[in-house]
Amino acid sequence: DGTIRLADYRPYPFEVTQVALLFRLAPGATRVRARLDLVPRQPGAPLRLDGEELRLISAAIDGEALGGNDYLLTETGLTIHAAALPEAPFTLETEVEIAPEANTALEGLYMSKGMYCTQCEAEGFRKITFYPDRPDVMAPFQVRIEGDLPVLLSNGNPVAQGPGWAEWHDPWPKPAYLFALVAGDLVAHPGSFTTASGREVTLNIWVRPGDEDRCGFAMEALKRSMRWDETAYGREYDLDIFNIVAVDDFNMGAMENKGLNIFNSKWVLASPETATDSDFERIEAIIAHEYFHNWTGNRITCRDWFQLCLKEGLTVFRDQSFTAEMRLGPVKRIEDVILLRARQFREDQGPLAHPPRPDHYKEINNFYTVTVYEKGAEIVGMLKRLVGDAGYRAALDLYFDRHDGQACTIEDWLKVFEDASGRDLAQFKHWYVEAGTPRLRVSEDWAEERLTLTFEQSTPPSPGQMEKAPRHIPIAVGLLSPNGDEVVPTTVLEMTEARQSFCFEGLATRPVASILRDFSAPVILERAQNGAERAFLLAHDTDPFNRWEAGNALARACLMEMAEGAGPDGAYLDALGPVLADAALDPAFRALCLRLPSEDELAQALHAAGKIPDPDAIHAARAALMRAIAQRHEAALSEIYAAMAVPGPYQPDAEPAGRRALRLAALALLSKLDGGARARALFAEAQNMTESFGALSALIALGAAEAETAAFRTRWQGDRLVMDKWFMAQLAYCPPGLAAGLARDLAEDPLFDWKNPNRFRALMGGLSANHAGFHDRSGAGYQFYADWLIRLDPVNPQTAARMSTAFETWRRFDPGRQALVRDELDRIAATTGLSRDLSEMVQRLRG
Ligand code: B3K
Ligand code: ZN
Repeated sequence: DGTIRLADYRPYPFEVTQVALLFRLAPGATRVRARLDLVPRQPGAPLRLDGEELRLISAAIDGEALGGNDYLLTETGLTIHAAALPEAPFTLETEVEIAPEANTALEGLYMSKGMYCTQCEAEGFRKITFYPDRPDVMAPFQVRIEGDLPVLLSNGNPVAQGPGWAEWHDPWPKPAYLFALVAGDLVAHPGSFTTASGREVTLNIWVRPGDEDRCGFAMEALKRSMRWDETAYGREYDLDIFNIVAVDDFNMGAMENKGLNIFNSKWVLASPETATDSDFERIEAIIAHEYFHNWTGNRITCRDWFQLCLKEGLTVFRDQSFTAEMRLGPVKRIEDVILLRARQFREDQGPLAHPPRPDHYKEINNFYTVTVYEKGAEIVGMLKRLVGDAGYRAALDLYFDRHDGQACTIEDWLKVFEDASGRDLAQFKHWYVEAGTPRLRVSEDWAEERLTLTFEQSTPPSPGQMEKAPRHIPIAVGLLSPNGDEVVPTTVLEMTEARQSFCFEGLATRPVASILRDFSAPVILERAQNGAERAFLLAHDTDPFNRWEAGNALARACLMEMAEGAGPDGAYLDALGPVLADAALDPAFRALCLRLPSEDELAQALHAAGKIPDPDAIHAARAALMRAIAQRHEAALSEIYAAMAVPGPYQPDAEPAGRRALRLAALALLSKLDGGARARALFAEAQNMTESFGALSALIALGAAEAETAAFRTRWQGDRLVMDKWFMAQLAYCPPGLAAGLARDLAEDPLFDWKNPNRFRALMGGLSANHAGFHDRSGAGYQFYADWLIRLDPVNPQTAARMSTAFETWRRFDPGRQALVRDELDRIAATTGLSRDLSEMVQRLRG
């Protein structure tokens, strides 16, 4: 049935020692000539090459054209029979024709606004030429591009160029998924970097004319990334040139092609007027992420796509560490955990749950998930916590030493940790191969100056995995005395059993335990804890993560009760007071303390508690709590709003960004009392997108943003990236009853260019982010969403499949809503000609 299994992995029977490609570019009929130097490794094996949507013009071995009996050509590839192959090393030459302008799937070679570009990961290279399109086949590439365009780029170093042609050579053997080609009328924002060993590297960010003044931040972020990889990991850049290209039509965030990163323009272009603080932070993180792949992904790649988290989990961990050092470490950690819980825990608890290293798939593009990326990063963080900083550095040094130039597995990765630290990681490996978020229940016992913490762990079943073995869990714990002093500093307890106790002796008074500090493992901690103890930790914990977590747990408990009819919890409202007033606390941290759990997270928490979440009640509870916080702390919030204004020209750094975040958090709350007066004033005077967009969002949430929404459109209609925000925000933040109708209206807007993935994601993602709106009991949200998935699928299956995850929570809800979603999923499944991408997703979603 088209399922690919890890157990079926076999090495490729040929070695590719050299690849030479020639492109003759033309929008409707590009010619690609490929010359592969091959060395047979298994006598008698046929040569099987992947290839899709290619028109074969010719094929020859060692200069002799192949006859019709020598090969078999199918929809998915070209197989040259063993009888037609020499036993000694030989050369295969092919020529094919492809049509980049007809490629709306944005995979392989395609066009975006007159510019040629490529996306080959995971399996796009097979839409360019016949090739063993698998990551364990690595070869040096030589590329010649011929085309009537001023800028012609590929991987590696430039060899020579003239009018209408350019040649590139990439000396580092690489898998085909890292191939890239760009051709267009582009301008460069130039830069340069001197590596630790003194090599000069030319840097360029290539954009369409008019965008060159929005590249400065990304360029500086690139240089910071290059320096950081040298100091933190001892990794230098390894080519003479590093190019980044910004593309408007792109299926994801960015791509780490060797020496030629291609970016969604959303994650490169930024100016104070058009990008928010969080855009700037994300741009820095994504630039770093793609750059860091040069070693973790490119020099050392994956043996097969099941090992995807080998490069992705590690590279996310690296970019998170980088951002933590560039900005505020504790704030970054809290933001990462918020994302992990909102998205990865959600995935782990639904029908799409899968291990960070899956063992089967139908379409690999469906596995570029938060589990592979974010949970993959948490696993690396746990390894680091278990072996310590020095042990981690030793393991990574060994990894680069031992595996440079290779295509590796999770087993190789764990082995370097075992060899460098002398530890046995057999039990730890469960994290990679099993799905599901462990529940960790803790109880406390106090007797004779001794505190005993007893933990019990269990991991619920997930699709295809009913029984789960106990995990090896690092639990960071600290103990605080009742006056807030730390009596036992952070210690890492290593849990390996299903049930296990740990004792702390010689304590004069009963301490308060701060458990799972810094979120030391991706688990759900179940702890019977009263509000007073949480308030104590919110006021006194020396671990910033747990300090925030205490407040977050209070807010969550309060909202869960409110969703079932209770009023706001006075103790929670009181506990916020000292946090708001504490000017010694970082503004960004205080802003996070004011951020209530999202509606989707509350639905997740209610479901986990065995209840059926009611989206309308959750929305009402959250709105009521915001109003109650505003009423209780109106004076303090007004003071914050005034005091946190940032004077002078806009700077995207963490410090002013934190002040703006706190100010906008206060604004959102105060808007519930002032009818939007402050937000309207801020919208009128704002000089940067952060404040303009923050004010607009607050007004949209009040249902009182008509004039501002129109003014924003008039001002920004010519700017694609800003208009994406306009589409998204109206739907994500509007009163839920309006969402589905508004989505319909916005889809009629002439600016709704649905074939552009950013625009499609803005509209559909905006709708699904409006929890109560998307889950409206009428089913209008579901139906609208399904209509558009069906429409997008034949045009761009990858993005359609990705967006279908909006349905992954459907089993949480009441029978009425479940029936509505099931009907939509059935309707999608019954669509003729559905892509492999979307049909696999729908099949898993229906579970
Ligand atoms: N490796 C790419 C993602 C490719 C997605 C293919 N569907 C970007 C990244 O993770 O850095
Ligand atoms: Zn990546």
